[in-house]
Amino acid sequence: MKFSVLIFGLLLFVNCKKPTIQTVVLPENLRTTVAANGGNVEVIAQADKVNFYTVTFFRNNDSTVIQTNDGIADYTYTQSGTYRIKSRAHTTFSDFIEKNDTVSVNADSLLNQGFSTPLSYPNMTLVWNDEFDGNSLSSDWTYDIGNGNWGWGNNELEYYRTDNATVENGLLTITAKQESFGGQNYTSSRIKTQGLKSFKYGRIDIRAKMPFGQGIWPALWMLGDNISSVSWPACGEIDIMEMVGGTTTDKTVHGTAHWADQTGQRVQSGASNTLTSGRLNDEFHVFSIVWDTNSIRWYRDNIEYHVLNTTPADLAEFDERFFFIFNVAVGGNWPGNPDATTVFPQKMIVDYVRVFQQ
Ligand SMILES: [Ca+2]
Repeated sequence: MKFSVLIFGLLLFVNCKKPTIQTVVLPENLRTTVAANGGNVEVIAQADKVNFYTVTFFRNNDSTVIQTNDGIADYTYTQSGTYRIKSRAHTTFSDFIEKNDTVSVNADSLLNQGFSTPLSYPNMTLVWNDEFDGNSLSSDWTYDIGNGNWGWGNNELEYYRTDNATVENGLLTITAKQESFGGQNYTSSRIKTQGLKSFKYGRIDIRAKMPFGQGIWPALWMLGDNISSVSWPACGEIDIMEMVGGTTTDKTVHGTAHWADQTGQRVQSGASNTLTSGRLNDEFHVFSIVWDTNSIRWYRDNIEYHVLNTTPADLAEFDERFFFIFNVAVGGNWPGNPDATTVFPQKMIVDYVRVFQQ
C-alpha cells in the first residue's frame, strides 16, 4: 500500500511537470507535386501548420537548397538524369517533416535546343567571351543596385539585387521574382561590364533563352563608356536584344540604337524580328550585332533585320567604346505592368557572350 502511494505520487509529480515542457507543433500532411519540363523542374510542396518550406535539388554529390514561403521552387538541370528532390515543411529550421521524390529530366535538350554560333569566324579574333562556366559571375561584371528611379529606372517596378543573378552549369540566369524588397514588389538583377570590359566594333553573339509574359522586359544591350561625362543619350546606346513580354509579343526581338543629334536631341533607329511561331522562351536563340566604322547590323539567329548607317557626323557616338548591360525589368514605360496572366519567377538564361574583332 505504501509502495503504491509512492508510485502514484511520482506519477502525479511527472504529470504536474508536463505542461511546462515546450512542445513543437510539427507540420502535417506534406504532399508534393514534381513536374519536369525539359531540364526545368518545378516542385509544389503543401502542408498544414507550416511556417515555410525548403526544397533541395540533388545532383551527383552537389545540391541546391531553395527556401520558399509558398512551397513553390524550381531549378534547371543542364544534364539529363534521374535526380532526388527533398522537400521539407518547417516549423523552425530544425523542426520539420520531409518527403523525398525522384524526377527524370531530359535536360540536354534544353541547352542543345535552338540556334548556336561558332567559336571562330574567318578573319576574326575572339577578343573577349564569357561562357558562364564556374559558380559565380567573373570579375568582368558588376551590378546596378536598386530601382534606378532617380535616373535609369524607366518607371520600372523591380528592385535590382545581386542575388537574382546566378551562374551554374555553364549558364547565367537572371531571375525576376515577385517578392517585396526595398519598397518594390518585384526583384531582379541588372549586371554590367562598366569600367571593366568595353569594346569598339566587332561581331557580338549572345546566346540566350528569354523569359515571357506581360510586363517582363529582358534586355541585352550596351552603353557608351563616356556616359559619366557626356550623359545619355549623347553616350549612345545599342540594344542588341529587347523583348517586351506579352501574349502576342513574346516572339519578337527589337534591335535599336539611341544617340543624340548635334542639338542634343535624342534620335533612335530600330526594327524588330518575329518568330513564325512559338515564343523566344521556347529555346535558345543567338542575338548578334556586326558593328564597324560604317554601320551596325542586327541579327536573330543570323537573320539580319536592321541596318543603321553610322557614317553621318551625328552618329559619331558609335565610334567609341561601349560596355554591356544584361537585365530583366518588370513593368516600366515600354511593357506596362504585369497582370494576372504573368507567371513568376521569370528567367533570362544566357549561355554565352562573345566579341570577335578583325
Ligand atoms: Ca555557357
